[in-house]
Amino acid sequence: QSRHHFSAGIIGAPFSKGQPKRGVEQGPDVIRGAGLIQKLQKQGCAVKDYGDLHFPQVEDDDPVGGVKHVRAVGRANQRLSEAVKKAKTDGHCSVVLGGDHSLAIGSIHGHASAVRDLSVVWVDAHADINTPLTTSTGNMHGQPMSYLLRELVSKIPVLPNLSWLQPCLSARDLVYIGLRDMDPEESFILNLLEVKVFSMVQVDQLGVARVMEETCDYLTDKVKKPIHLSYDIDAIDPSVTPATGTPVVGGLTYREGVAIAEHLCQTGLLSAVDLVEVNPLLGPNPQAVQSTVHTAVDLLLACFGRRREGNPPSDYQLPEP
Ligand code: 4U7
Ligand code: MN
Ligand code: MN
Ligand code: MN
Repeated sequence: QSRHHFSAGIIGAPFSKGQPKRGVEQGPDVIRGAGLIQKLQKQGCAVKDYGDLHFPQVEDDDPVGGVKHVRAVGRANQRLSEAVKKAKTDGHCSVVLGGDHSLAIGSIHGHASAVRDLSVVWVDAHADINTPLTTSTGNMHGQPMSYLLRELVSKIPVLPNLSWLQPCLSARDLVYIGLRDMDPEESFILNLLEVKVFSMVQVDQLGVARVMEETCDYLTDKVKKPIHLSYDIDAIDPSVTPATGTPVVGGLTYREGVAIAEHLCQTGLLSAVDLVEVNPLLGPNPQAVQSTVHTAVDLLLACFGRRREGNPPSDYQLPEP
């Protein structure tokens, strides 16, 4: 596995208009500040840092049927889609540092336009599959999956700055892990589309190792498609990662969270990663923020080959006296 050559294309996406709390736009800064790039390089991963995207102010962005900041979210994701597509055609595994989870729209769209067909592993306390017509909050970070699924195209109204977006994912190519807080309409949609879900109940009953085996068996059943991992930090228990906008008790342990990333890395199919919803302005104290950020970094390191059992260098010569 240490023979595998990893290459990460890092894209900072300091965007927060998919939800109402300030601070999540600082995610890229604090994740970089915790040494992500140096740590990736130190474990032998090639890194291309594309820097942070700039998201211009969008004027006259009034709610559309209760959905907030549609135009800003639409424009930001159009840019992100291009950036991810570029990182993929440059040959990297793309890494989007959020930012809120509405960014999955552009990230998955850009990934899909570079590789054609992909599968998605969505690790989150939430399903983020509300449509603009089912959302109770109007926050777009609770909706990205509904825009991406081909099966839901007839349920999505025309929205400003989103006409560029084509649904690019089939429900059968999606697996959720960590769910524990769904709106009733979201549960309805997951049932309707027969989406593969490993909620916290399955994590409890099967253990994370079997969840990951079944996830990969399910996704690689016929053809091995590139995997897009969309990791919401709120999937992890808030005792570990409290600095996030919508924490939910009863989440994944640190160890389960890392095991998911390690397992996906070992498939050799991991092609893009989002790490979203880290908000350094939330959380009760500085240690809580630090724990959240360090966990985010460790998840990303695991995506690029770091293993807890150790990574013996293949080219090392043991010194002789
Ligand atoms: B996150 C919610 F109503 N379902 O739609 C909604 F509970 O990206 C929460 O997973 C969405 O953090 C959470 O606003 C979005 C709510
Ligand atoms: Mn969430
Ligand atoms: Mn989410
Ligand atoms: Mn959240």
